[in-house]
Amino acid sequence: MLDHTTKDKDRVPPGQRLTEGFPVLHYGEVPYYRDMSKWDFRVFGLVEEELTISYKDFMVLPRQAFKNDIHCVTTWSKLDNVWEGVAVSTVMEKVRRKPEARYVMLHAEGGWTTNLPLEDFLAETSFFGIKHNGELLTPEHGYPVRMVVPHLYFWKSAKWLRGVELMAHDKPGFWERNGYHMYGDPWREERYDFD
Ligand SMILES: Nc1nc2c(c(=O)[nH]1)N[C@H]1C(S)=C(S)[C@@H](COP(=O)(O)O)O[C@H]1N2
Ligand SMILES: [Mo]
Repeated sequence: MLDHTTKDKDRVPPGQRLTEGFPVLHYGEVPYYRDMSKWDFRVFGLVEEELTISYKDFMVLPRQAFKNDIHCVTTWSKLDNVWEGVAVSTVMEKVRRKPEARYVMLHAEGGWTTNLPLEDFLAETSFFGIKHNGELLTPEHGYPVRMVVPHLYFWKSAKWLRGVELMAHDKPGFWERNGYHMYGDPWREERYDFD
């Protein structure tokens, strides 16, 4: 298990409080998939050749176990999450990135997006989550695949992830256009961009 929980005495970032539950938060509707033959996962933008992975092929990619703490901008934090997921490198080694690529836009089902630097996306702590605490992700928590980027506020962890777009320049995603911070480091309280 790759344990990325902080070893610090203070594991809870400023302005956060602990929850034992697992709140559900998102904008828009939960997708309830019936036919997974229509689901695919794309890597596009600044790559030599775009990649499309079917649901079947995604589900047989090698997985790893990860442990981490998550921090939502609405002030709840949840410690010691155990996940099963696919390392970002397992997917990204299938494409050749163009050298200009420095940011990514994560694209979720229904058009929801969030942006982050390429380096943060490629961090070994980031992964494509499939199970949480031993169970398949529920529809509400992002089934079948969600991004997990535990070192940034949890809104960067796109549920119902369908694609990753590599970009030369940073661009705001859905919440970032609506006032959330472009980066979102919980330890620096980068909650909103107007403060
Ligand atoms: N596709 C999608 N992913 C999303 C969101 C969303 O609105 N749409 N909301 C984000 C926000 S603001 C948070 S706090 C987390 C919540 O994840 P959870 O519902 O599994 O706790 O999902 C993030 N991922
Ligand atoms: Mo959030």
